[in-house]
Amino acid sequence: MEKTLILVKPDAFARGLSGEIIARFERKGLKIIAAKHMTVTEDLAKQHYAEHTERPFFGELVSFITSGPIIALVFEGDNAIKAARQVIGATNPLEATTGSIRGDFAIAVGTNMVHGSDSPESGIREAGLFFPEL
Ligand code: IDP
Repeated sequence: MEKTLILVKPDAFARGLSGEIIARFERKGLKIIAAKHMTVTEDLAKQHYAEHTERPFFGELVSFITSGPIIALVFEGDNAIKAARQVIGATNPLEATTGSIRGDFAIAVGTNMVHGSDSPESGIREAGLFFPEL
């Protein structure tokens, strides 16, 4: 079974959409195996987004994800990575289909509501960063 790290990002949390978002992953058939309310430190943000270090928007990424409280969760299931990314929708909310989280609730790529791991290896790495006890 695969694991995926899902973050309900600060924009989604501030808008009171955490429950709606978490429910969509559960309805898809994924199972929560870890969850917590937290604020991401700069150090954790830089580790989490390590693959984006050279991107021009890296600074924005780190400052946004550390800007307010989030909910971090690990979901488990068959093909959890692909299933969760289908629920989330395309990176740019304007290209995300209606019915996906980003398609339904977001407009801008920088504030796109949710993070979901992009490969089984990333799922294991990212879940371990946020939940070392797993
Ligand atoms: P993903 O979250 O759909 O997997 P990635 O390409 O891994 O997308 O990018 C990570 C995050 O970086 C995105 O969720 C988005 O918030 C942000 N991002 C991606 N491209 C841009 C950009 O061109 N400008 C600002 N932020 C961006």
